[in-house]
Parts: sequence; C-alpha cells; structure tokens
Amino acid sequence: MPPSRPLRLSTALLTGALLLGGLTTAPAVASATAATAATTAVRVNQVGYLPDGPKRATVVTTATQALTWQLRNASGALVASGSTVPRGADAPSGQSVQVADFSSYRTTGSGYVLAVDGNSSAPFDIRADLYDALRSDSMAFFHHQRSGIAIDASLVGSAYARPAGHLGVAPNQGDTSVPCQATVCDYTQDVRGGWYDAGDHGKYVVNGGISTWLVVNSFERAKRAGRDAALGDSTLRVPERGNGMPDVLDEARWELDFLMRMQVPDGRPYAGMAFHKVHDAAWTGMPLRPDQDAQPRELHRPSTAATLNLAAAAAQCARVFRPYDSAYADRCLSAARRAWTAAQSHPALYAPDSDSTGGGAYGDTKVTDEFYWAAAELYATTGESAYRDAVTSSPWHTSADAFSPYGFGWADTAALGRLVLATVPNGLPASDLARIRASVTAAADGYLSRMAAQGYAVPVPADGYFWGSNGEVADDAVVMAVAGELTGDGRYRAGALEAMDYLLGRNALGQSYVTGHGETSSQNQHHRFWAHQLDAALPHPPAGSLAGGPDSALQDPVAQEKLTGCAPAACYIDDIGSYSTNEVAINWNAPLAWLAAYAAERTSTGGEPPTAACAVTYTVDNVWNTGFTATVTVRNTGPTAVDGWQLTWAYPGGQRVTSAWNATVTQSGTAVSARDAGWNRAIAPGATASFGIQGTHPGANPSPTAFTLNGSACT
Ligand code: 9MR
Repeated sequence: MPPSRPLRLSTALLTGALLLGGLTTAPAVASATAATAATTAVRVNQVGYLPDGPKRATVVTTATQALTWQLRNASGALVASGSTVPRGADAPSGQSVQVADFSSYRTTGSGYVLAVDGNSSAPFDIRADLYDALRSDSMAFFHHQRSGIAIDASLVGSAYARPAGHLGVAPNQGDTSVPCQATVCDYTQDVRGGWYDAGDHGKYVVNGGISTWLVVNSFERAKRAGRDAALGDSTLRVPERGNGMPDVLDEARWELDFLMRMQVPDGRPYAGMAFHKVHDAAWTGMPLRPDQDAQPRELHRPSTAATLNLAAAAAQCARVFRPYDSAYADRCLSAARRAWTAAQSHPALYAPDSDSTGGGAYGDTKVTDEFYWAAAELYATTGESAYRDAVTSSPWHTSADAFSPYGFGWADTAALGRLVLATVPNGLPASDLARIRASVTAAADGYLSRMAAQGYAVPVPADGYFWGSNGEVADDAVVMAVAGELTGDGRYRAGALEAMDYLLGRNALGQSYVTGHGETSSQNQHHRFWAHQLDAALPHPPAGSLAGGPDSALQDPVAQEKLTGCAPAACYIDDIGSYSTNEVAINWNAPLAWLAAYAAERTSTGGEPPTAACAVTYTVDNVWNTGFTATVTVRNTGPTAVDGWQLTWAYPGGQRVTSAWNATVTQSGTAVSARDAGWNRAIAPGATASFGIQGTHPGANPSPTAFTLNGSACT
C-alpha cells in the first residue's frame, strides 16, 4: 500500500531544507517572544464554547491529586464547580496535566473564567452564535489571497486593500502570459487569477485542488443538512456578492477558473494534463506585496497528481454548481473529463521533491489515491460505469488504510474519495456503501480514541506534529463531523468541536492559532504582505488566518534557533520567520472554514440542547415461549427534518435482539441501538420511520418505555 504520513515527513524535511536555502536572502527577522511566555496554566478555547457542546479545559500542574475547578461568570459569581481528572504526563506536550469538564453548564454569557488551583483561564463566552465571526473570517481568507484582482478597501478595510497582483503591470511580469521552464514547453499560457498558496506568491494545482474541494464540500454538506443559507449569496464580503450565486461558490470559482487555465490546451504535448504549478523563478525576500514582485514567473512541467486534482475539483464543481450556473457546470465537467483521460495516458508523471527553487515542490510519487479521489468525484457526478469501474478497481476502494492516523492532506487524498462516496448519492451496491461509511466512522473512532488518550484531546498521534499539523487537526475534525452526519452519534460532533478547542487555545502553548480569535492569538504568520512584524506600515494577518502549527522537525532557521528541545506539540513560534510552524496556507484555512461553518450551524436551533422531537411506538407483533417480533415506529415531532437517525433504548426483561430489518440494530448488555438503513435516513417533520426486530426473551417480554433519538429523549 502507498506510504503513510511519517514517510512524507522525510520528504518534507528534504524540501524544507531546500526552501530554507531559498529564503536565506530574506531580511533578518525581528525576534519574537516565545509563545509560551504569556499563557495561563488553565487552557481553554479562548473564543468559548457552544451551549450544547462539550466544555473541557486542560490544566498544567504538577499536582497528582484531583483539584477543584470553579467556573465564574463575568461578575465573579461562582456558577459551577467540580473536580478535575488527573491525567499525569502527556507525551506530545511534555506536560503534566489534568482535565476539567464543565460540559453540563449550559447558561449563555460572556466573560466566564475557569479557575483551578489559583490559576485563571483567559475569559471566554458560552453562546450559540460563537462561531459566526469565524465562519466569515476564515472564508474571507481566500478573498484576501486572490491573485489577479485588486483587493478593495470597501470590502476588506484600508489596511488590507492592495493592487491586483500578477496581471502584468510593472514591476510584475504577470501571470497573463507565462512561459514554461526551459524544455517544458515553447508557448505561453494565461494562468491569471486563483489564490496565492500561502505566504509566498506561488500557485500550485495540487494544493489548489484539495483546498477548492474542501471549500465546495463545505457548501455541499451544509446544503445536504438544509443549512446552506449561511453560506449563500450576500453572506461574504466578496465582489460577486448579490449575483445570485452562493458566495462560497463564487470564492471557489475564482480558484476553479485558475485551475482550468492550468490545463494544457489541445494540440500541445500532454494536452489535457495540468501544469503542476506556476511561481517565481527564484525565492523572493520579505516583505513583498504581490504587485511588487518583479521575478519572472514560470510554468512547471505537468504532473499526474495536479491533473487529478483538477479532475476531482472540476467534477465536484460540475455537480455542485449545476443548480446555479449550468453552463459553468458543463465547462467544469468537460475539463474534468479531459483531465481524467489525460491522466490515464500519463499515469506516472511525478512532480519531484527537488523542484523547490522559487516555490514549494508539492512533490508526490504515489498517485493511486489521487486516481481514486478523481474517479469517485467523476462517478458521483455522472454515474457513468467507466468511472464506477475506476473506483471499484482502485486498490484504495477496499484498502483499510484510506484513512491514515495522520489524516488526509494534499499528498494523501484517498480519504476524500471515501467522503464523497459515503455522502453523495451514487449507484454503488449497498454492501460497498455500508463498508465505505463504516470506514469513515472507524477513522473517526480512531481520532476519538486518540483524543481520549491525550491531555489536550488532539486527534493526531504524538509523532504527527509535522509541517501544517493544524491543518491535519482540522482535516481530522472534518472526518469526525461527517461521521456524525452518517450516524447521528453526538460523540463525533463533540470530537469535531474539541478539535476546534485545540486550535483556539486548549493546547500545549495556550495559544489560539487563528488571528483575531482568542486573547493570545497568532499575529505574525509568515506572509509577504501581512508582514507587520517586519514593517510596521504593513498589517498583521487578517482575523481568521490559521497558522500551520507545531512542527517537531524544526524546518526553518527561527524554529531551529528558538525551539530546540521542544516537545512535539510545543514546537511552534509566532514569528514571521518561522515558515515551517507559522505560515498560513489555503489547505489549512479550507478545513478551518469547513469546520467553522459546521460549528456555526447550530445557531439555527439556538445552539441549545435540542428538545425531545420524537415519539416512539413499540408494538410486539408476535410472541412465543422464547421469542418475539416487534415493530418500532419513530415519528419526527420536531420542526426540522431528521437526516440520519439512531434510536436507543434499554430492554427491561433480558431480551436479546437476534435480527432486524430496515435498520441496523446492535445490542450491548441491555442497551440497544438502531441506526437507519441509509435509504430511510430522512424523516421529514411529522413523518415516521419504522423497522422490525426479532429477539429472544427469558420468560416475560415487557416492552421498553424510554427511547432517545440522536441523543434526545423522545416522548
Ligand atoms: O504544506 C507543505 C508541507 O506539507 C511540506 O512539508 C512543505 C515543504 O515542502 O511545504 C508545505 O507547503 C508550502 C509550499 O511548499 C509553498 N507554499 C507554502 C506552503 C506552506 O508552508
């Protein structure tokens, strides 16, 4: 099977060293205070907690006995208290920690403080609209990163306004007519637009594809849940606001247009493939506004991985954009088909790790996973048998390793194929679909158990803190959220929300990694324009920008100077020079935006614990001396549709379920859980779903009387 993430770490190290060489021309960087300095021993999500969400904090302490935690409101009144749970040594953080759990406190308010053993947390809120601001800020990041368009003060404020970059206006040489590197091609291509990848001015199809996919997937998932209004038209500050197209899709289209411009035209060698990347001929220094970049731009040789990123993102575009702009959907589908065909003709055109002068390499020599992902998207969109066959004949279709403990990422995309097939209606046999969905929940179970074993509840393994670890955490949260959607099991939503807690301050450094969200938040991320640390006239990164996060390999000079000896989860510094721990990137902000939109969604129900919204009848149809059959009918008595359900009850008379129909029923002791069978997952308001059970009983056969639906008690 293809390599797992630790193997990638070694290639990352190599590339990092080359990148590091490229950046030695940059001006000396002002020294920054180590992020550890100002933080309290009581680590919370510094933004706050949802009323109906988990609420846990981690306390750094050498105490071995349980301590008392006290929750105080803004006026200092004690509103809840309890005991911490000692966890002892926590390997990733190198700290001794205890955990305080105040999840049962659900009263909304601002300025709460959690105190343990004389230490107080940063103040935080408990409220249902907690993530509204992060939802728009994290998505606005992409507009700020746009190439080829002026970033207008009326949309972003004067500090962040800037002229268009790389449109051919001096000193830019422009992306409007870009030549290839020597020997790659003898023509030029218009590859304007798209998003700058990160703190550099490169534009990479590999990373662009997965980032666009996540942005569009965020919308598609919200739409499936009937909660896409918050991502609809006129919800973001983008120039296309008010054009009838959901703003999130407008934003994604900016990158999709670029990805399609990177496709080799018909009649040329490698027609239909995508150029791997376009960037400067040499690394530029910092700071540097995009429009001031004077370096020649170059197209790099097409690659199979880039071509399949294009195929996957464009096939998804064809499906999701169709209701809003069918002509654009047609264009996307035709680009996706061409890319797929070209990739089949050139299945092993690998981008080398060594190609990192002037831009990142994004090298990848294992592309079976990209084939699987692209085939899954093309199949979900078209239903055509050729794409189905490509899905079912892929080694990833049955591999147990499609979800790695190290998460998915720009080089590891098999998981994306699984997420598509698990959630977008398609014609695979029911047994395949059941196996695919089970693989999503198994992956999420893995993240949950890793979180449960760690003092800071992080889904990544102790050796998983590599370049972009915060993106990995957010990607893992996406998988947990999808598992929650598939099963209705609240533990997965709690896991996704706790991953957000990690990103926003409940971590080894007590650091919110998102600019402007949290008291101690990152503000000096590596970026050529948001470079306030180097030039006071320039802005800090805008609110909602996620830092790459701890990278235990120390792959830049600042990290090497300031972080030697760090525990893996503490290998981070909020210094603009530390590009291996503190850069921003589209593939990290994309899952953050996905997650923020998901977490913000609960505002539609007020974010309060859902009230009982179901009524259940349990009818024994037949009973004999040792056995029985019964029909269970659940009615949705709430105002919103149920999409995926799990009904639970306890048997009072020693009954055992032996088989079931129209639901998947499992039993542990007296506790029984019935999950929808897929086809009956939706229950409209007022509608019912029924399923049947056969079981044994030891004598009497009393009916259960109490039921819960998706964690809420039924009447
Ligand atoms: O995210 C990429 C990481 O996985 C690699 O280890 C690292 C070194 O090759 O590159 C990262 O991507 C960078 C890209 O190469 C150039 N633009 C900035 C990206 C984020 O740091």
